[in-house]
Amino acid sequence: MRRRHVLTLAAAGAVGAGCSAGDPPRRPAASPAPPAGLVFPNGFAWGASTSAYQVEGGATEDGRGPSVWDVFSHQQGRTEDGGTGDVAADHYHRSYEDLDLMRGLGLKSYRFSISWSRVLPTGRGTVNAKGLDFYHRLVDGLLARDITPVATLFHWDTPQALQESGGWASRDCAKWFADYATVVCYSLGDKVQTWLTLNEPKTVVEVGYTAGIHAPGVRDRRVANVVGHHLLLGHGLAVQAFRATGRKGRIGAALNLSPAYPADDSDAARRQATIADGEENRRWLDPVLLGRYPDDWLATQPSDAPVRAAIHDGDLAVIGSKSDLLGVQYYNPTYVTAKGGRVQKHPTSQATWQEIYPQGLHDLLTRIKRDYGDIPLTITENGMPSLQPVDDQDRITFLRDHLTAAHQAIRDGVRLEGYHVWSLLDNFEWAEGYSQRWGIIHVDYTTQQRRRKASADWYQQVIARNGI
Ligand code: IFM
Repeated sequence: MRRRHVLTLAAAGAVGAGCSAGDPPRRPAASPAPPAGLVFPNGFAWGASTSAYQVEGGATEDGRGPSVWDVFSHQQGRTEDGGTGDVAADHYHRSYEDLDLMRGLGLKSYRFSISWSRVLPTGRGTVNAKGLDFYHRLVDGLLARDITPVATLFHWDTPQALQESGGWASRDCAKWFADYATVVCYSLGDKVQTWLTLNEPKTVVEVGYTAGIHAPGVRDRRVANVVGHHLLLGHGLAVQAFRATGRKGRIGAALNLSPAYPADDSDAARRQATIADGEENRRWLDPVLLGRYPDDWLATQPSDAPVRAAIHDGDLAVIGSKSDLLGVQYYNPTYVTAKGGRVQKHPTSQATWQEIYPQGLHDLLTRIKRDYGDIPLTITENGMPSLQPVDDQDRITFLRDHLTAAHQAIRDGVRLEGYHVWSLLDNFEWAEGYSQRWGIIHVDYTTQQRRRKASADWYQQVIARNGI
């Protein structure tokens, strides 16, 4: 039985408690008790997320330069259905309609990303004013609707020109990223108060540079780990660049994390789970929040691994520059066998890498507090693809169960400030093209018509009640 059912039954029992013959007469029945539910803290930031390449389209418009994803998605066989982000959800042209949809939902917060090559078409140098203006209009539209903008600086779309100069495999990329952060944070910083540096560096390392099924399609674990270090360095330099602009606000990273559990009771499985935890979580959390790599993770790197040479004196101090908040993205737990293999123990979704285990979100949030202190947390992504185009009851169950787990974490003392469902709109799902629909708003890719799904109606009520 799930926790929320227990709570509901307990509440029903209390209301129905009887009294004995000797009790004083009852007062007339009061109005019915409100339904049992979970109320979130005042000011909880109910939000939704998107990213630039996945929704904007307008790929060559108003001076935007290509990113690695423009190049990659146009190569034969890179995406499931040949899809590209050329048009995506056409948000570049429909942002006002989308802003009104957000207001209709009652969103308090909207997390979007900025396309680096829309602002700096070749990644550095001359600013493309028209590109920057798009984000000014978007942010103005959010503020006019009382929706807090949460801007991510990098959601995987490295400018192609920089890729041709080495991309994240080059240490220079961290510096280029910080220069871009200066431009954007200064320009938008009088309106945007919450910034996220990197989105899911782990995915870039694992999927873009190890498996090679995301841009830029590299399959080299040794290079991948160098890229991981340079991404982290970029994060630290961007935090410093933001502070140097003098703009007010908060900044941190958005990390996809996965609680690691032994698949059985053996000591060997427990040891393997600790190793997996190093790879999945501590390798990212420790540098960003503690300014060091975990010893056991470093020990997994051979003595001639290029990542060892890539870590220069002083880098960890930069990477550990004080973060004001942490974005947490949760999609699945990790179960590890005694031999170090990965197994799934819970149902998956259409995204077969996903494993649906809401309790994992509670475990993850409470663990971050336990091991890294009281840093403010916001869930920057959580969601699932549904095969039910509009009546997506499975997504409602998913969201309700994860919000229940998040609520329990808050009751356990976690400083969780907000929740952003992934995603606001159906969109370009990277290598899966348009074959998976993650939005709470349906997009007809032929007409670009938007239609609220059942989950959007449900989420609107959650926001209105500030609870489930
Ligand atoms: O669509 C992605 C997003 O870009 C990053 N996090 C996971 C989502 C679902 O795969």
